Amino acid sequence: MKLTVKPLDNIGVEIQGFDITRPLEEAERQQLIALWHQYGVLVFRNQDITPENQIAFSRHFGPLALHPLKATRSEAYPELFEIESGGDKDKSMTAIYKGQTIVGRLDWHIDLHYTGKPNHGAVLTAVEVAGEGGLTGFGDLAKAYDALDDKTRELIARLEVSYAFSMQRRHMRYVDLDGYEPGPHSPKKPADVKFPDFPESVYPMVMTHPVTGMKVLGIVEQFLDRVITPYKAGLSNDESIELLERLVAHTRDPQFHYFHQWQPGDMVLWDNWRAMHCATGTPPGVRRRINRTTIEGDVQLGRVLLEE
Ligand SMILES: O=C(O)CCC(=O)C(=O)O
Ligand SMILES: [Fe+2]
Repeated sequence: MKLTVKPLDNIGVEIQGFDITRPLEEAERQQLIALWHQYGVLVFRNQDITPENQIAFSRHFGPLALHPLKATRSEAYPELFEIESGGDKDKSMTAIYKGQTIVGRLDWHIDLHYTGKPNHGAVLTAVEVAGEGGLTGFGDLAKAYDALDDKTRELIARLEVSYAFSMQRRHMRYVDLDGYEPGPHSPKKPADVKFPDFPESVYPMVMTHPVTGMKVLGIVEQFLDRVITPYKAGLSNDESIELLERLVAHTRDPQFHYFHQWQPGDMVLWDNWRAMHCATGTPPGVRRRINRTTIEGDVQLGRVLLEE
């Protein structure tokens, strides 16, 4: 296969010349791994995808992780995580944003951020494309770092930041809560959706990508909680809060974002050590199904905070 790349908006490339039904030679596998790290997001269109070939494709990038919750695993394919809306599971995923009821909206996040050991990446494939909405957004935190001024870079190189897992969006300090109301069935604590709880996790504000060595801005709005011991870097608590507000606003700048509008036959792979992602959600009743496989993270990027 001769692969060519076509740049997407702001982050990632579409790979052309790829066919998931054909066996991958080792040189092609190495090329895809290199492209994944070089561009952060790879989009493949018009693929003839099955659960088996999605799992086999994903394994080329590393061992796969099973979802921590047995209940959400596909019975036939334990490596496959089925994301579904428009059915009877919607209640807990429904909330009101500026007067509009939306199912499955997710703020910018990094998967498994709250464990201190985010997965390396994931593959999403379109099973049933939403008739309205249902986009997946990707944001380049390496580009966001590069766009900072020298003074900010110098300051944040000395800082660590914590993430506090929570089930209630209104308890998150840096997401946009303007016009937000939880739905009547929104979970209040992890056990409501059979989730375990997690202690805080802490990351350097500037992360170094384990493979490419790229500097990656370690700021993502979901679960973002506080700067650790800001006074050690000469910052008051108020200054540290204002810094996080400024950096979150920076990551929301559309110049770092690509929003994927799903079509049948689409497959998207991203580097979770570099790109944040979000989901726009769908209006109630709109059917949407995505199959997801997860490439395990074999590097501890953060640490779990049990005291301090
Ligand atoms: O539903 C989507 O578009 C993305 C969901 C998501 O955040 C994920 O699969 O990690
Ligand atoms: Fe996610």
